[in-house]
Amino acid sequence: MADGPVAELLLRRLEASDGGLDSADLAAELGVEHQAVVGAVKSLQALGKVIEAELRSTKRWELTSEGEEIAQEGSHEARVFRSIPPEGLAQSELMRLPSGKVGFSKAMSNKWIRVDKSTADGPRVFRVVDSMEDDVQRRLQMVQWGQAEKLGEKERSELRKRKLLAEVTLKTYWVSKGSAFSTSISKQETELSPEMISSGSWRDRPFKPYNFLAQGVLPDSGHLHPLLKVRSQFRQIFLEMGFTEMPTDNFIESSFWNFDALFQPQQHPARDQHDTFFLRDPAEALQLPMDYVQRVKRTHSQGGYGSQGYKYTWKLDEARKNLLRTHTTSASARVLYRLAQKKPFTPAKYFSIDRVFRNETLDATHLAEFHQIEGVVADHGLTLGHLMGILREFFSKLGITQLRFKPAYNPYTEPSMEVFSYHPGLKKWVEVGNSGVFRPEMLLPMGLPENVSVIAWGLSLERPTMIKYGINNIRELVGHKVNLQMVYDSPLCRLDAKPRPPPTQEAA
Ligand code: FB9
Repeated sequence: MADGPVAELLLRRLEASDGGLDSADLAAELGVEHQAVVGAVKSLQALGKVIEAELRSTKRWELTSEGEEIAQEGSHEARVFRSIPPEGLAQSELMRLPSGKVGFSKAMSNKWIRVDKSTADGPRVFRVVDSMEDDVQRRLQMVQWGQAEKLGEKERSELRKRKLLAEVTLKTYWVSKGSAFSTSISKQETELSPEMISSGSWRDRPFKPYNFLAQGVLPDSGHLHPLLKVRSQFRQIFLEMGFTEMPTDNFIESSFWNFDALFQPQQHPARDQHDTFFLRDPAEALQLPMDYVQRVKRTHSQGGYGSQGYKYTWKLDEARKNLLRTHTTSASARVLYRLAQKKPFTPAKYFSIDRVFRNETLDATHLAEFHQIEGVVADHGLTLGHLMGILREFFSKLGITQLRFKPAYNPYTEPSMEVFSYHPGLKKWVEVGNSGVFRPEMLLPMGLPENVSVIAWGLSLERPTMIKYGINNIRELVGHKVNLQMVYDSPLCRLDAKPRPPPTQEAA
């Protein structure tokens, strides 16, 4: 029989049964694992209408592992009774027996034994009856033989209280004859071979019905890392808002574009080894637009454009130092400088999403690199109000509606604001970015017109991705410790989808 003896026995039993049979009963009857019967039911179901099988959950009495052991070896009290010789046994010795403790008190309460405390060498235990019935063992064996319902409620609850018996909910099948029921099942063909066609034998061979609902085998395909899935969503948002992507294909940047062009003074703490990765080779940037550099130098050292500047000796060598960019705002400076060269000025909206590097203390949410997302809008007469407006527009596309702005400081923007949003899943206000209006000391040396102002904001790609995917440690998302299965199984979490509850401990 194609589907093995259990299936055969099931069909024969079904043949004999009136109405149907329960898979667990059949298993107990055949003395096989219930799973084997379930397997047979499934394979017979696959043959079409041979059987009907309705899944149902039934409450069942099952012995616990201790119940199994007692059904096998007898109850503790019975074993204690049997271990007492006619001349009795020292209680201390009896207590050392494996079933000693539990068995002694039960045998005492069953009045099978007694203790004589008066004996010389300490209390001694004696039998009271010649023989006893190990009802506990018998009742447990009845359960094993599938006759639990023959036990009285009291007997059952006593065995439950002694953790020898437990009520389990078993998923069983109620099997009945199908419209194509028969006890003889011929092997169903699954392939239509050329011989069958040429011989015509396909005409009288039973074929396994096609399962058009079968899930296909997932084709092996590439998988986008969650960060890249979220990056593409941010890209989509910027493109929808009419922004153009800035070129950021240079991790190595000169101190000039990364700091000086942004009016960040050369003695600013961020410009030392502790925060920035400087390069030994190539150590210096040779190509710098010198006329623009002179204007930056003067603005830093003497001021201009209404600013008093920083009044320090600005050094070209310092500006030439190469480093790993600490923000993509360096790319914004390059693009704004190029925009300034185009006369007359045309308003522009740019964005960038790429890696930046900071020599920071590593912790669960910080690595030495992350992806910065930056938006820049250059136009006539833009104000802080415009910045707040476009931040609301931008974050609303992330499904983030409740925003708060907190005054902040950046060397290259004045005024500056940190942006906070209330995260219902985390039930707290989360900092979702930083922003500001670029300083005239940055824009005017580039050659941008007086009445042009530039608003900009930035955030990371990692933070929203970690929150969206419920990842708490950045190392689960980025780096050699990432378990690729997470990448394969990571669903495309729509950024604007309702936040899902934070992962509970066990899920974590
Ligand atoms: O991404 C950040 N937070 C964030 C963003 C989105 C988000 O989405 C959730 C789905 C709902 C959740 C959180 N932050 C910026 C805020 C904090 O995480 C902060 O602690 C860490 N920041 C990084 C820098 O850390 C040193 C995030 C990174 C950051 C900070 C500032 C900028 C860019 C990235 C900027 C800027 C800027 C300012 C003015 C002009 C131009 C650019």
